[in-house]
Amino acid sequence: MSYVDDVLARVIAKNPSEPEFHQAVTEVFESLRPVIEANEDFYKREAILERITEPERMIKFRVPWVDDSGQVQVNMGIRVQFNSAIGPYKGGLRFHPSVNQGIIKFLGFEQIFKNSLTGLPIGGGKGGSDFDPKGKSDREVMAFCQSFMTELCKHIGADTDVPAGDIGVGGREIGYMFGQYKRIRGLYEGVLTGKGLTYGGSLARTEATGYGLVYLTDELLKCHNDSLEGKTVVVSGAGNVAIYAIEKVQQLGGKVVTCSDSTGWVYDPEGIDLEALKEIKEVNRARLTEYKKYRPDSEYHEGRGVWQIKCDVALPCATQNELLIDDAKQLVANGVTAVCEGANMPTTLDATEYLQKNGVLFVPGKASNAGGVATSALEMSQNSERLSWTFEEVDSKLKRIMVDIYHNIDEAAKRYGKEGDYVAGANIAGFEKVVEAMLAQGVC
Ligand code: NDP
Ligand code: 2IT
Repeated sequence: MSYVDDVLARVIAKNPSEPEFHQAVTEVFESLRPVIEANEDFYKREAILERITEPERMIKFRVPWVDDSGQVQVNMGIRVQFNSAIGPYKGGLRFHPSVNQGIIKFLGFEQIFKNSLTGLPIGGGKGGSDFDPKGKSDREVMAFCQSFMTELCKHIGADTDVPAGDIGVGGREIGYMFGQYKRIRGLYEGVLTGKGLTYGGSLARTEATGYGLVYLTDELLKCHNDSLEGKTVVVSGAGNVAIYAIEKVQQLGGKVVTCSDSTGWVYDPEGIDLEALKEIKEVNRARLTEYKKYRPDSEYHEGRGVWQIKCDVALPCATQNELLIDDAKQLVANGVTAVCEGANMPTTLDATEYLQKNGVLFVPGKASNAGGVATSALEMSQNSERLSWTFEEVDSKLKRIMVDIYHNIDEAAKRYGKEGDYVAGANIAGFEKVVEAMLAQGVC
């Protein structure tokens, strides 16, 4: 059995009940095959694949809090500090009832390679809780966040581990957690990113993941003698990533006709009304059923279904495994040109393979959604120098980073004879830097 297959089998056997982690490792290992096989004895002796799939540290803890009725509630909290070869652990916190160890491990594993691709000094980590912020009062969210940080604060710091937002964690949650960290540790430092602008946040961080996704998509199309101008774009999700992806597509002359949330989806053939969407999701924290009140001619459907709408470009921006093989077939049948992932691992392995085999330009999330964490790293830089940069300064750096990521993954794929395979390119380019740093630091 080859070294790659042997370690993959052991990772799966050692981590039962973690299908998303198996999926993420399988994708990366398949891409790394030519790299590893070119020097198999060396990588095996160094146990590189075993080391890169074993988190440096995992912290799991109880999060007790009191709800508005006086009832004590208990949630699970977790932080996976996966790999610190190239910098302090960096990655978001997800608050969603589906959160478990396997999901946080898959996200932390992906984050290692994503953070490497940004070219900035950040290692990989991820955390979260099975707490569901939906339907909770601000007071309940604060009680939860304070309890969560009361434990987490023992394990993080501006130079050790810097969490940020992800699904269910936005400006409100980051603010409550920052306040609690400061009270307990007595430190006013850049321990979290995605902070508010009055207490150390960076301009353009809110927009960064969605904008970055579209900057990369634009560069991809330009390099294939195409552009977003006049294109029909299908987006899933209606959260932070989706909203700012829609905004940037519109600015670049494309028309986004869909968005979705966890209960249903909207089709607006005239183009999504972004102001309405922001009011529904960012201000009122309401359901997409509200959208029809703003746009009577739009359609609302229960369940999932955005991928059946004919489009040139598809941007999955909601969650993992939301674009399945039948969706991929439908997109190809409808003539899609490019699929770029805004979410983490939204496309299943078989759907990815189908899209690639049918000539669709496909960019994996660890490259195309890296603008969020890259801008988090820019927030860390600003915090360290105790200065704030203008929106234009941050935005232009973000754009440069996304364009560079595209060219790096394109070049890495070509180097291994896999031109146009951006999954391979992203995994190989991300891996190379991390492994060089790991080897230089000895057995650790
Ligand atoms: P938000 O919580 O702001 O939005 C998530 C959106 O996806 C919401 O519309 C939500 O619906 C929907 N959604 C969540 N879970 C499900 C589900 N199980 N089924 C269907 N719809 C679902 O999160 P973000 O926009 O921040 O994150 C979206 C994706 O992007 C995630 O994969 C995240 O890991 C990834 N990402 C985020 C980054 C960031 O900077 N925020 C950076 C890089 C990647 P509802 O409105 O009903 O809750
Ligand atoms: O998946 C991700 O890259 C994020 N949720 C953002 C992480 C960060 O540290 O900004």
